Amino acid sequence: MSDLVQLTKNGDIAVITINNPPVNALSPGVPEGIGEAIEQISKDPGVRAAVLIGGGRTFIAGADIKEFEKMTSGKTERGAGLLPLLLKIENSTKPVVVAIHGNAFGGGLEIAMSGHYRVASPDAQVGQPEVKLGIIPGAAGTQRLPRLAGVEKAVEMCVEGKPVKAPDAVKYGIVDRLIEGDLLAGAIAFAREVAAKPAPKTRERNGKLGTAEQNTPIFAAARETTRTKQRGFMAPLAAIEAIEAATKLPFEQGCEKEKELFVKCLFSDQSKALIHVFFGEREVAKIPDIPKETPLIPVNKAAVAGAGTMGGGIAMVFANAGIPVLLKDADQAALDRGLANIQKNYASSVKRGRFTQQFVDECLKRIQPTLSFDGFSDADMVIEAVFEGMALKKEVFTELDRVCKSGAILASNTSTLNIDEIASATSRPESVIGTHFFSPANVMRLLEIVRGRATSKEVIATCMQLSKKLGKIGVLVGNCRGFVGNRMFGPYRREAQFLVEEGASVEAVDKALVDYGMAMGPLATGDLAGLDVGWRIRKEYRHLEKPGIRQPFAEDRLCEMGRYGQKTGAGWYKYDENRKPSGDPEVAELVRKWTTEAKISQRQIPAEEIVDRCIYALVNEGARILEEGYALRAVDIDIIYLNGYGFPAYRGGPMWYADTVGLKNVYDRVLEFQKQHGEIWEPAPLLKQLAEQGKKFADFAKEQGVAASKP
Ligand code: T1G
Repeated sequence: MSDLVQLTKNGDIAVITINNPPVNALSPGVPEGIGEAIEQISKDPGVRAAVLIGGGRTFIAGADIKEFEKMTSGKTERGAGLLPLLLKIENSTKPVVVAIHGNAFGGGLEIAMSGHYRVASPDAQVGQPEVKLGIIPGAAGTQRLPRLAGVEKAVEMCVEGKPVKAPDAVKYGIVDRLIEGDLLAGAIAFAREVAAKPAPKTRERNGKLGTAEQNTPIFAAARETTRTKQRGFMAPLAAIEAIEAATKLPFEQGCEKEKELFVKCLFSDQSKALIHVFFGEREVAKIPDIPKETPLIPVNKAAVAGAGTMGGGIAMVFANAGIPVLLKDADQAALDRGLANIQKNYASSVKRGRFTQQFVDECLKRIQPTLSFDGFSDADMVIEAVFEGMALKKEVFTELDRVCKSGAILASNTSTLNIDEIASATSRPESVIGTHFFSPANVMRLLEIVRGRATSKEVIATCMQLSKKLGKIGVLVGNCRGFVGNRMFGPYRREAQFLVEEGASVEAVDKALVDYGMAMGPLATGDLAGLDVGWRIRKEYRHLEKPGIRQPFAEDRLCEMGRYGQKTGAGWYKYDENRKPSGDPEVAELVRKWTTEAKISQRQIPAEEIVDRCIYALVNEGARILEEGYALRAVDIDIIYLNGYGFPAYRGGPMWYADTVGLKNVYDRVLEFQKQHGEIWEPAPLLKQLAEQGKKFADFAKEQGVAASKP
């Protein structure tokens, strides 16, 4: 037996324990160890049944994802995979009881389903999350799960990839019994109970596979939903196809079909991108110059200054995480509006089944409205979310410096302003940090954490850790104008406006980016956020614009007419009372008039150019941010764009996408645009360097060593 798998005996019951921390992934040696144990048990007359259990905090969390990269890059053979081991377990002459605690995900659940019985701790979870990695279950999960849970539930679990809690898994027929208390003892007792009974093989349980009449509408509905909810993702559709095969083909043939679809997904760019995202979401939490053991500041009480849309959403985030939060605004009317907005948001979360009424009631109790800074002296962390103006923010921070206790974290939710200048309004810049939430703050997962020149490592480490508790993905960025996300979004939206001014219709520009996979087109996004936000910032920084450099003007002209977007019923589009957009011929006419006056020649612009100009504008600015050190790694930029700007996850993020296209191709295209559109398309030196060296952005971080960067 290896260190990874131990075989022990408890009287006549064998116990196979997997020990491959942190998540008992099926790394090389684990499946082999389980297989050996099953063989030994079958030869041991003293054994009547076996329990398979995970050591540490969880059962098997799936195949070792790190091995996939080796497979798809040809470094290792794919081999027979897990199927032989599953048959060995299922054909075992001694009943195998699988005991689940923590998570039984992917290959972990597939191994569990090849066992004859499954028991679980009440707080355990089971699931087939493979679609989140751009693949499908590859070890008969799409064949055994419908046999245990029925076709509809199997489709839901494999297509959405969401975990199922153990009590529900019992209801669905996946788990046979919940074990309160000591799981191992309970599983051994259960094994003794079933030792003399026939060992049911999941692959022979066809009762729940349904008829063609019953299944056809299920698959049709699933495909329909997938095409809208998971637009552009290939794996969910492949999972449906594999389960459909389970209902139509004998088990072995169904497994063949699954394997064919699994391999197609595994070797796809989508899967490589989504695996990049999986590890990326974990990588961004690691800050090279902030050691794991950096002491954290306890955050048991928070306060938010400003009860507007952002302030209210931020207060909900803390309350949802169980942290009492003060919510302050300057006057009663504004405070009442803020609270009414919070109640409205919670009501719709209950209506959509996201929260229970009881949970919401508890959260509302944690939000304490106030018109003064008095209670702020108890807060461990304060987030300022007032109007986006430097003077007002400095005023608030001066006040916070006066009232807050020493050691409290003073954070600003600014989306563009200089954190060091805000901190200069206090006597404790080491306690000042940027915590840039994205609207709606109670929904969007991204939290850009902005490091000021003086921000202490304790404050940064605390905010990075806290972001997890708040259900956010915290990404550390440097203090430059617009930080990372908005700084890149500027050139992206600039190009979208230029394309309209050069002859593309508003709808064509947005459609090209939506077809590319963006959640929303750049112009419609402007209307959603409010065109006046960007307009005000452009006016504030007009003095910084280089003379002679072309600037988009159409959006400013729309704003001068009061067309701010959804909030004024018209922007690039016009909106009905339900904020439903429709094209506005008046805008097309106005733009034609303005561009004629500006002598801008009009032309047909292909969708491919629209996409390249917008996406490569992102990439080029991203390269500048990397070389200037305002982002630690290319993956940090990718995670920001996936979780804050609706960038398609199956493309891995703008920097990963550029690496996939090949930086030489991107560089050549940027040079082309520079020739056509001038200096605004000057390639970032890093893009030029890596393209000429045949390297990737992903390589950059490794070579430079992130400690050197400014964040
Ligand atoms: N393979 C390799 N490493 C893994 C891993 C895995 N399956 N799961 C986690 N890790 C690493 C992770 O990168 C991190 O590393 C550390 O473990 C702790 O993870 C055959 C083909 C289980 C819910 O998709 O969802 O089975 O950053 O920080 O928050 O059909 O990990 O410390 O260096 O996430 O407590 C299907 C993936 C695989 C589950 C725990 N399984 N894992 O969350 O810890 S495909 C999955 C998770 C498959 C079969 C198919 C979560 C977790 P580091 P963590 P956590």
